[in-house]
Amino acid sequence: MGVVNVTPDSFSDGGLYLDANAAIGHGVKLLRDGAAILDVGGESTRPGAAAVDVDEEVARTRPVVEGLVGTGAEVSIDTSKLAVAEAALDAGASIVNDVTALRGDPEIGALCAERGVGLILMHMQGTPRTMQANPAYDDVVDDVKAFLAERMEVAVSAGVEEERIWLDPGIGFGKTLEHNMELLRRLPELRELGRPLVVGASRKSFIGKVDGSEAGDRIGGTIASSVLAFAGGADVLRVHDVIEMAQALEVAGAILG
Ligand code: HH2
Repeated sequence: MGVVNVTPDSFSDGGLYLDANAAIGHGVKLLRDGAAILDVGGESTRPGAAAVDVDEEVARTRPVVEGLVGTGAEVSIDTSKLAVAEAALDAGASIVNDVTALRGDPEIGALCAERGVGLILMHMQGTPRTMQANPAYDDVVDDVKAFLAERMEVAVSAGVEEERIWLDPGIGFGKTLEHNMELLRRLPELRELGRPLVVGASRKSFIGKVDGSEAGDRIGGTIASSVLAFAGGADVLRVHDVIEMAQALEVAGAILG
């Protein structure tokens, strides 16, 4: 899954693709580089990010979704707002990636059910504004697992077919370095939920906490984390640097057989 951020303030590529044509061009490049899905987002979820007005988020994302769907791409919309999800599905997106797991706009569940599209439910402790203040868990893997099981039940009650749900531990969302490491290390335990796993470690700050690197200089750390996640059972890797990741995955897949 290649990331297309149509934002001025995303933590690693904010402002690069705010113009719709630039975002579409970037998405087309990611497809050529080997992405199977493009994740289009119009609001940064980095710690402390400013909230974006719903009309602005629709205006940022809808033309980009439309343009990319027009090239034949499978597109997911990274949003927790009903109107943004609806506009993107109208424009041809086929997956809603909700980092609040239906806690922001619960109606997204019914929308996905009605349209028969995919739904990604991600774990986050707190909100983007506060999540890194003091993350705490009894056992991070057990707690994330219980949360995802509960949110999956909520989605199914809203009418979403279980087969259309994907789950994501939410690397970097209300987690310390050790929480992130433990989730990546113990990813196979989340397989027990029986649904495909999405993992987004790309360029995140936990990598910088290990080696001191800045966000734009974390490809090696992204690949290490993502390949280990793949070996641990991840089905979808959400990354910014698709060409490097595609090669790493092809080789890792060939070795693992
Ligand atoms: N991470 C980010 C955004 N959306 N969605 C899922 N399912 N999983 C993730 O790990 C995830 C996500 C944060 O990365 P990015 O979009 O690059 O940054 P920003 O939120 O600053 O735009």
